[in-house]
Formats: sequence, C-alpha cells, structure tokens
Amino acid sequence: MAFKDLREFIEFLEVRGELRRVSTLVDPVLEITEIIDRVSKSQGPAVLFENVKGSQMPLLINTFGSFKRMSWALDAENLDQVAERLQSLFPSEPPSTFRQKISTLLKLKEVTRLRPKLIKKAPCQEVVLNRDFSLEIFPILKCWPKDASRFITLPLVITKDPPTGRQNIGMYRMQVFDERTCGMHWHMHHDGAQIYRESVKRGESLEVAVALGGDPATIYSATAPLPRGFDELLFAGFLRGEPVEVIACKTVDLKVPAHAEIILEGYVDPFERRLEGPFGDHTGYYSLPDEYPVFHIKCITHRSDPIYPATVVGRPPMEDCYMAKATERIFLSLIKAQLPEIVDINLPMEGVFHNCALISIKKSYPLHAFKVINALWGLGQMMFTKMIVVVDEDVDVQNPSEVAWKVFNNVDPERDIIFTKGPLDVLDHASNTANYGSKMGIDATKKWREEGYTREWPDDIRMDGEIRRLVDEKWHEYGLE
Ligand SMILES: Cc1cc2nc3c(=O)[nH]c(=O)nc-3n(C[C@H](O)[C@H](O)[C@H](O)COP(=O)(O)O)c2cc1C
Ligand SMILES: [Mn+2]
Repeated sequence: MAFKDLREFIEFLEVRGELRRVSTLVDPVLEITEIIDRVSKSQGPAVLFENVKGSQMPLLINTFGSFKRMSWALDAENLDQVAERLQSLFPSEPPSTFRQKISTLLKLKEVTRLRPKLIKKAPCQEVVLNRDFSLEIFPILKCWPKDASRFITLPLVITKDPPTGRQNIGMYRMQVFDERTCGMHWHMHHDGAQIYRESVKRGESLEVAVALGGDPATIYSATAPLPRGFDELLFAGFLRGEPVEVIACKTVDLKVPAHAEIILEGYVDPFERRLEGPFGDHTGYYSLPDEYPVFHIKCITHRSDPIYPATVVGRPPMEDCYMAKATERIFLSLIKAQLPEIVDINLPMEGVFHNCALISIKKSYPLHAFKVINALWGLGQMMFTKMIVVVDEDVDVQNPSEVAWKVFNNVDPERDIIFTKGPLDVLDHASNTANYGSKMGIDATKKWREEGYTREWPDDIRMDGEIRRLVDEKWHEYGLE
C-alpha cells in the first residue's frame, strides 16, 4: 500500500531499523552536512534530527539514501520491480491481438484513475501564514563552507505552463536571499525554465508554489526526467498505484500535494535576476555563481507540526545517487521501448549521471553501436551524456571492470571513437563554454568484417565446462581453501 505522507514513511523506516533519531543539538550550518556525509558514505540510515539549532522543527535527511529505502519509497522491494510495473505500461511491441489491445486500453483506463485527486481540506494547510511570516522558522541548511547562503535542498517546485495550463513539478535547489525571497535555480533545459521563458515572452509574472515533503513517490517524481507536458503527479500516482491528493493553494492558482509538510506560495517576476551560488553540488564541485530568477513568497502554509525535509549533495555517492539510480532502472524500460536493441544501462555514480553511460546492445548490423549512441544523444535528458560506451550483450555493464576490460582491449581509437557537439548539463565545468560542448561515443563491441575489420577477431578465453565441473568436484582435495 502506498505511503500517504512523509511521516508514514518515517514510521515504516523506523520499524525496519532504517531511521535514526538524533536528539543532540546540531547546527544546520555545516554540522549536519559533515554528519550526513559520513552516514551516507557508509550506507547508513535516514536521520531525523529532532533538535536543530535556531528552529522548532525536526529535519529529515538521507531518506532515499540506499537502494532499499529508495525502492520502499516507490512501494517496491527492489528497483527492478518498479521498472517491471512501468514496462507493462510501455510494451516494446505494439499490441497485435484483440486481447492485447483490450489489455492496453484497460491499462490506459487505470492510468486515468491515477490522475491527481482534488480534495477540499488538507494537512499542509493546517497553519496559514500570510502576513507575518519568515523562512527563518525552518531549519534550512548551509551545506558546504563556500556556499553563498542557506539553501532549500529538497523542494518540489510547481508551476503551470501558460499555453497549456498543465502543471509541472521539478526539484530545483533554492538559495535563501532573505526572509521571503529565494533564488530559483531551474536549469535552462528543464521544464521549469521553459515554462518560465513562456511567461517572460508574455511579460507576465509566473505563479510558483513549492512543496516540502509529501509522500516519498511524489518527492521522487519531481526529479524524474519526464517529457515536458507529462504530469509528474500522474507519474507519482502510477508509481504509488493510488492517486496523489492535491489541494488548491491559498493565494496562487496552483494545486499542491495535500499531504506535504510545508507549502511556499508566491511568484517569479519575468525580468528580475539575481546572482545565485556558489553551491556545493552533486558533481563534488561548487557550481559557480550565475544569474537566476527570484522567487517572492506571499504566503506559507504548513502542518501544525511540520517536518522539514532536506538533502545534502556533494562528492558521490550521496543520497541523490540512489534517486538517480531509480531513474536509471525505471527509464530503462522507456528507453528500451524506443531502442529495443539495448540490453542494459549503467550510469555510474562517479559520472553523476550525465557524464557517462555504459550500454550493452544486441548488435545486429554494422555500426549499430553508433546508431544507439546517436539516438541516446537525442533522447530527453540523455542528451547531456558526455561519454557513451557501447559493449556487446554478453558484457555486464553493472561491472565497470568488465566494461573497462572490453574498452581497453577492443577499441582502436581512431576507428571506434566519435566526437560530436551538443548541450551539456548546466553543472558541467569541463567545457570551455557553459551549457554546451563536446561528447564522445566509444564503440567497444566486437568488430565485424562488414565494418571493415579484415583480421580474425580473437575469442574470449573460457575454460571448457567439463574441466570446470571436474575442478569444482575436486576443489577440496587440492587443499587450497
Ligand atoms: C537533490 C536534487 C537537486 C536538484 N537540483 C536541481 C537544480 O537546482 N536545478 C535544476 O534545474 N535541476 C535540479 N535537479 C534535477 C531536476 O530535478 C530534474 O532534472 C528534473 O527532471 C527536472 O524536472 P523538469 O524537467 O520538470 O523541470 C536536482 C535533482 C535532485 C535529485
Ligand atoms: Mn516536467
């Protein structure tokens, strides 16, 4: 059964020994980061800090920071289960028989049932503050020494696309400028920024609501690279198997997750910009200061006893790596629906997801690897991928050592590497130019005669099965244990 809110998930984690409460007084300025960096690097639990300096509210962190917790957050025991659920929605073969067509239609009907559901009264509005309010009541973190200020690090930023009226949710960190103003760090390629550009074109300010907390699948959905126009809350409904309940905001025309802990309502002006950053980011480097829009808060609503959710990003692995691994598993089925020759994908944590992709394929025609590489560079947020390595289907891409063995031995660099240019993630610091640069595709598959390879490709060394069985049987006799 789906979790209704953050506190149900906290209870679930606590029963399973996956959440610790800390009652010692801790400072949200740097101290929590150092604690959670250590916990995270040793695959530790989620932590509820109950006594945070300067605030009455407890702070929840590292909630998603393991494969187990990330899977539970999505109502599954492991991420492959979640992927399978999605696979059934996006079959790689079009329905052919009447029965298959009916079953596809039934699934579509099921999806309609899972659309967000509007309710009239919600926990996230138990307290409404629209006159004397300040962000200072929240235990907002300053994560790293050179961060420009405190940052809200786990916000669900909700906007509405002016032409279509469709809502979008993205997670964009928010620098606190003062009691009622924050930076709005939506990267130019993300839906939030595209929607904002529409409002700039119209010269209108854009209404924005920010939810903190909510059920864990909804929080994850804000980070999922869905195509523009695809409702993150419907996606969350699908992950949960139950619709997400929403409520109308008090001062803006937006609907927010009813079971969130805290809601910030306000607007972003079409022309105002302020320097945002630096901020210690998930690349393990500080993202440099740059001009970003500004969020003005008009009203804050929250539960009577809110829990403030946060995360710390930094040199991987950290909490966000597990959220991204969920994305890797879930979106593999969507990618496969378009590129069925793909067997598996590994986005290594060290590559922070947009820097490196290891891909295995069923190769069936000459230069097939390059077809896949080029297709991925044109596919949603995979467009950012700086380095793509393609290997044959028998190579386990989840084992980077096996992939390295293939690359180092199978590749003739001049023949097997292609370079291209394209957009880069805003956080890339290696390119001479911000936001775009070069990319590399490496074909580490076995080369064919039809690909111009005229020599004889050697076999992998493998022992005969019979000898292996013999040695298995006699193993203890050799006295080598
Ligand atoms: C912890 C965390 C922090 C993130 N911070 C930002 C950010 O500051 N700006 C941004 O544009 N994307 C950020 N992202 C990535 C986006 O949330 C993600 O790409 C999402 O798909 C964007 O949604 P959208 O396309 O609907 O805008 C962050 C992701 C995570 C997990
Ligand atoms: Mn979106």
